[in-house]
Amino acid sequence: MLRVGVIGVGAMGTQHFLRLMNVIHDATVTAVSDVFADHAKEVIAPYPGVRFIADPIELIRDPEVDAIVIVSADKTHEEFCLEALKQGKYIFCEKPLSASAAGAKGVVDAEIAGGKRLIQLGFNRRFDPAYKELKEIIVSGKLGAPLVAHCAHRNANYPAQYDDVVAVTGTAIHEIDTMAWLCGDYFTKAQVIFPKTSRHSKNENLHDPQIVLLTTSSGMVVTAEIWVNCQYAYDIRCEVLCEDGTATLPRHARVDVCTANTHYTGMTSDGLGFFAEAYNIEFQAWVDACNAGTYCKEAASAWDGYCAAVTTDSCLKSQKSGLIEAVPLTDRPDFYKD
Ligand code: ISE
Repeated sequence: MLRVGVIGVGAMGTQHFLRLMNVIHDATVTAVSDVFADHAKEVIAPYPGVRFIADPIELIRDPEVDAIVIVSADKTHEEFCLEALKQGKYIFCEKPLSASAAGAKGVVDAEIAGGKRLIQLGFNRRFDPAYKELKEIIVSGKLGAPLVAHCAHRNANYPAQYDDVVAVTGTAIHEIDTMAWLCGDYFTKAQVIFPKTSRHSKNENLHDPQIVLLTTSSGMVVTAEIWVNCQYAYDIRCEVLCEDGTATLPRHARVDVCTANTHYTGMTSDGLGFFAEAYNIEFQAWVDACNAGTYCKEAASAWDGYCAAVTTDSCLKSQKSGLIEAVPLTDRPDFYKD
């Protein structure tokens, strides 16, 4: 039974906590930490075996915690990963690995120095059945080489503090990791274009929508539309154009309604619910790997987190320069070759 410590029980952290307690086999949460102590205590109240530990570093060092789930504020991920690596504990870290490529590199170097792969990064789409099927089709080669991919990442509404930086490091980062994984390639160039901004943008520092353009080492081009106040629903799209055909991510199956001379299908604004199945599969894979004393080969590694951070750094640079920026990635070290 894997004994897990969860750092951060905001909206997503609470769902991960409940998932680990009620859905995932062979794991239990023994401790929880959060800057909002009263809220965390409410979350764990129905589970008397779970302790609240105010200091996250203390939680990481706790002898009754074998593995750490990091779902705290983005800027804390790097510090908690470094401490958990020091303690030799397994880590599930939500993205991003660090707020910067330099920080992510520090985590990668620390993991390599420790000699054991301990970090799984929370790029959940790698476990989503629809994305997996899309990848299998592309990788099979039956449609020929992929040439272009069009992605859209739309959130219904975001709080006022969401700005251009988070649009890249919190939202576009999913498209960046997913497309690198799906096409088995890495990016060499990045550019961000700002179309006319929607009146629904709540922050003067948020261009909404924005278009991220990425070029891979083989010359494939990815267009990723990032629109975090689209108003209507959580909507994720992906179409890959290959030499001999196209492959498109399916829409979630919903009831088809006909009424008053109209015809519609429902959608949801709940991104966590949209990917619930992927999260469940992702967490079970992590727990199984930890219990087996190894890492999950299907999951994103710290290196993948570093690659995503290098790419997001280039996107942030392009937001300011308006230019195509180089993505300075180096070869995957042997340590991260499966
Ligand atoms: C959030 O952090 C996520 O991970 C969601 O999947 C994404 O849709 C959202 O834009 C991010 O802020």
